[in-house]
Amino acid sequence: NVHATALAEAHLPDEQTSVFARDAIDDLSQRPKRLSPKYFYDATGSELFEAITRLPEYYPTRTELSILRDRSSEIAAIIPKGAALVEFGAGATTKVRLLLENCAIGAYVPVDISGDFLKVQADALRKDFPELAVYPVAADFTAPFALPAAIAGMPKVGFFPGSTLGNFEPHEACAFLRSAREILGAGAQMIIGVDLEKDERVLYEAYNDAAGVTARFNLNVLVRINRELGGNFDLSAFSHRAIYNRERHRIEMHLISKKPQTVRMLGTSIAFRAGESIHTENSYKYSLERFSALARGSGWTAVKSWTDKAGMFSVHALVA
Ligand code: AVI
Repeated sequence: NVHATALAEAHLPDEQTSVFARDAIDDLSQRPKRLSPKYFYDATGSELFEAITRLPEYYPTRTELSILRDRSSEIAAIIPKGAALVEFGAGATTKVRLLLENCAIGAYVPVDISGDFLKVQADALRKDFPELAVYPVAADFTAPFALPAAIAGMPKVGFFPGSTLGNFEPHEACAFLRSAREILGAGAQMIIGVDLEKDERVLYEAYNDAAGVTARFNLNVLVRINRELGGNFDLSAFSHRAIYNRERHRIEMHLISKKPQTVRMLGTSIAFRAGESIHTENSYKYSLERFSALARGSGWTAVKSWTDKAGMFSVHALVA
């Protein structure tokens, strides 16, 4: 295996690096070329994403927070007393704090692939909520994983904010919701944030911010390939493009090759035509009806939906 050998010679990779290498080489050999959005999130990418959430054009984060804040008593009324809150993916703790402050949560289970990040997050929450039992689980939440034995007898509530579901293809979104239902068990509930379809200009601006932070976020995946996989992408020879695909209800992010060029990584040459794209992300936008249909098709029932006044974003309560 040429790739594995080249990689081993380059810098004795850990398992995650070899998975990244295999995915990157496979995906860049496809037509059209693509890369998985999960590779955006190294330390720099996570910081750039945090910066995106503060941009004036990027409405989802602050709108979702306003819904969680304004509807906290209605949400609290739905969450059973002493429930274990299982968060799929552990980002900034801002959103979960709103639930912890307003609902009678007995235990908090953040699930994230990055064990280091989980530890920092868990320590911060333990400090601010000394009564709360925190049981971090280091796992890829898109695959089945076991819940900690300590929460066995508690009612379960899943939490999946940020419209991360929108970065899944529709069949992956359905598979994720089914798997979450399996993991949480019968009678469980789920609080999930979903971005809504809206004026295309608003969507366009949110992914083409004036300060260029989203462009840096998108290009960062090439920086990662250069550093971690010994690539030689010339960043100035690729540009960020984000467009709204109306038929498929999604924002698409691409990296466009500005000229014909050949890039090397791990002993593999990748040729680009001028204008050729690497499709790096889809961000699906739902209508309330399309989301309830997706939930229903995945074994959940949507019992309540909340939106902001302008109908930009939605938060849903589902029951299994
Ligand atoms: C994490 N996710 C929901 C973001 C989104 O809006 O799809 C990622 C992102 N991509 C570009 N800007 C933000």
